[in-house]
Amino acid sequence: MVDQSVVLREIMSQPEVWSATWQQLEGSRDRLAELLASQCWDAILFTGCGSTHYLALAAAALHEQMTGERARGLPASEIALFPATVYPDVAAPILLIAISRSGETTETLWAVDRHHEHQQPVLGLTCRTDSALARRSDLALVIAEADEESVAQTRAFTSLYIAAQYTSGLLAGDEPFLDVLSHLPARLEAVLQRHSEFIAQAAAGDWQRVIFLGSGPYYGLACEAMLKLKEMALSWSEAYHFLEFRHGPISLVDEHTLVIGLISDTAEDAERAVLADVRRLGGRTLAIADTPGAAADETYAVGLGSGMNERARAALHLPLLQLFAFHRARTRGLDPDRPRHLQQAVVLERR
Ligand code: F1P
Repeated sequence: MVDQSVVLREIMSQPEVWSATWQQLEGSRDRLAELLASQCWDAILFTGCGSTHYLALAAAALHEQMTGERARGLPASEIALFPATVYPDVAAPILLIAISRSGETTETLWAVDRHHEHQQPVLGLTCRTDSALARRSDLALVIAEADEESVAQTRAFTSLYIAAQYTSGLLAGDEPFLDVLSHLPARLEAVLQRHSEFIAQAAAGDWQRVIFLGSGPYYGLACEAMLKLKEMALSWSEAYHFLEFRHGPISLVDEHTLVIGLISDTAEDAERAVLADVRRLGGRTLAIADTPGAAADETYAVGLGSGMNERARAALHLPLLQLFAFHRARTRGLDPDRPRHLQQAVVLERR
């Protein structure tokens, strides 16, 4: 019987949706380039809430990696409630990149208003043209094709992340990078064909805890994978920077622990060594890298096979990790289309 889940349909639609995202970004290129070139930025501030906060973390790390310029990723509430920690120099030109699928999340709109109080521009990344964020932004990139019915973000997250990659690539003047992004949909098609079934099997394991590890831009992606498991499968999960895992959390490892590592190019050896420590302590590991490692004792290994560098291929991890959360929910007899206590956006009446 074919699974009728809405979120599953949205996860599997990502190859087409990423193609539409790419078209949309190319169409917005001139307007985006104009905003980016309008000032010599002291820093770029990425913000959002929940999934889009984690997106902001990943995007800020990528931005610094690509441009060598200062960038921060912050939850929107910190900008709204603790501006002194965000704007030590109120005169410095800062571009706020506010990210929100719905464009209606209250804290994100607060952050936009706070930023405008400093007479500074806002670039909005959203999926809804008629949203408050789109209206309030100095420039809004709207990826309507990535919008979702589901509560848990899947294709919206990845498409908005590609929009952030595109923005950083443009600011860095890195044309080859921008060109490589156009190959992501075809690469994802192959990844889903090759690994979807295996991910379903891995998700059905006897896990009491699942931990996601990532370094650099992959840390924000690991956090998003953790959130998916909580939202869809009501499962205990955590995310750490790879080497941070040894500093305490490693105590939790036992045979019911699965540690999923998003392996970078920059720090591959150091990251694989953490996974080897987990296995030595009796835990199980799943390494997701572009090419599978040579370690014979690896519990599970997934090779993305994209041939892309770590900056470009990042989004390819997410559909597999979203599928992991989806199948974990099914294994636990839960409905991944109806996360408990959650709505698509948190809209507050007042602070
Ligand atoms: C942000 C968000 C979602 C989360 C939940 C509540 O939404 O935190 O990430 O899954 O549904 O809202 P948005 O600002 O990106 O629309």
